Amino acid sequence: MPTPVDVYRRALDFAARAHAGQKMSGSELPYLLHLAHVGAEINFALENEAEGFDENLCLQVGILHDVLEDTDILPEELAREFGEEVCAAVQTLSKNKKLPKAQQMADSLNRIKANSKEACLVKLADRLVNMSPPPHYWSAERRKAYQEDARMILEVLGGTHAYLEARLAQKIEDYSSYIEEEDGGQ
Ligand SMILES: [Mn+2]
Repeated sequence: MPTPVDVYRRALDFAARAHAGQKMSGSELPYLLHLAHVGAEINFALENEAEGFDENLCLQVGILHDVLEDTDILPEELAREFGEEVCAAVQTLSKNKKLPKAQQMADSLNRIKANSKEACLVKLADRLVNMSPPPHYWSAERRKAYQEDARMILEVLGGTHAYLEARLAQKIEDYSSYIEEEDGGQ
C-alpha cells in the first residue's frame, strides 16, 4: 500500500513531465512551482484537519489539477495512470471551454461541489495559492475581478475545511494591496 508521500511524489513526477517547459504567468519560474505550492497547502491543511478527507485523493488531485486543462494529457491516460476517481475530480477542476467565458467558473464550481469534498479542498488551495502577487501586466480592473472571483469561490465552497477557508479569506483581504498598488501607479 503506497503511503501518501509516495502517492504525492508519483503525481508530482507525472505533472513535471506533463507541464515540462511551462512557466507561471508573467514569470520565468516553472509552472511546477504552482503545483508544489498547492500540494503544500493541502498537506498543511490536512495536518490541521483530515477528518472526512481521503488524503491520497486530495494529494493526487491537487498535483494533477491542471493537467487536463493546460497540457496534452487526455482523460483516458490520466484515468489509466491514477484511476477514474482522480480523473473525474480533475475534470471538474477543468474549465469547459465550450461554454461562454463568463459561465465557465460557475459551471466548474457546481461540478466541483457535486464531485467531492476532496475536489472542493483542491479548488480552495488552488485559489489560495493564486492570491499571490499577480502578473505585472494585469490592470487594476483585472485584479479586482480576480479578487471577486475568489470571494465567490470561498462562498460557494464554504463549509469544506475551516482552516483552509480562513487562510483563503486572509489572502483575499491581503490581495487588496496589489489592487491599490496598480491603481496608484496609473
Ligand atoms: Mn491551478
